[in-house]
Amino acid sequence: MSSYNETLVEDMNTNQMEEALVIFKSICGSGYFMKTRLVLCFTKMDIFRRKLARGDHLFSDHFPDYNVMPGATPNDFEAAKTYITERFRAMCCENHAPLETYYINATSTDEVQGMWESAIGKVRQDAKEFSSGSSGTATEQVYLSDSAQRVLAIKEHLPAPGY
Ligand SMILES: Nc1nc2c(ncn2[C@@H]2O[C@H](COP(=O)(O)OP(=O)(O)OP(=O)(O)O)[C@@H](O)[C@H]2O)c(=O)[nH]1
Ligand SMILES: [Mg+2]
Repeated sequence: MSSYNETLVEDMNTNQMEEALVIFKSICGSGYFMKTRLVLCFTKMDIFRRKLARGDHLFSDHFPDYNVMPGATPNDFEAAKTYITERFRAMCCENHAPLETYYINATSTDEVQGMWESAIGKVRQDAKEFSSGSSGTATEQVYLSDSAQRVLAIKEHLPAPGY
């Protein structure tokens, strides 16, 4: 999230956030993911908070359609966070499967762990629902169960907290 005022290294005219939105849209629009839960994790929230508080990069300077709420400060953390979240959410079509959002400082083991546990819990729940036949098709059941297993396998290889 902290890249709201930064441009791409390879193209100084393109805002990093706008580029991220385009990439996210291509993921949301992919037929492979239409019926699967998407987990969107925003990192660098600590830097984002500090940058907004410093006030030397006005959030509204980078997003012409961002309107400061009456009475709110121009770089209000919650308002800016909500604006960016909504921009990402708008990239998914209306009938897309749930989009979970997380906001972390990725250098905090606890925050990464918390996000991971929560996301895995939801994937497990999805897999359980598909297996019990309460929703989805057989194909989706295989796909989701498989992806859930893969996510769990990756987790097994993560360094233990505090490593
Ligand atoms: N304070 C802070 N630093 C972070 C965070 N995420 C990544 N970093 C640091 O940013 C640097 C780049 O890390 P990457 O893993 O490449 O993160 P990225 O999101 O791809 O960020 P950039 O490469 O900087 O665009 C490293 O020094 C990380 O420690 C975060 O949430 N908070
Ligand atoms: Mg990087």
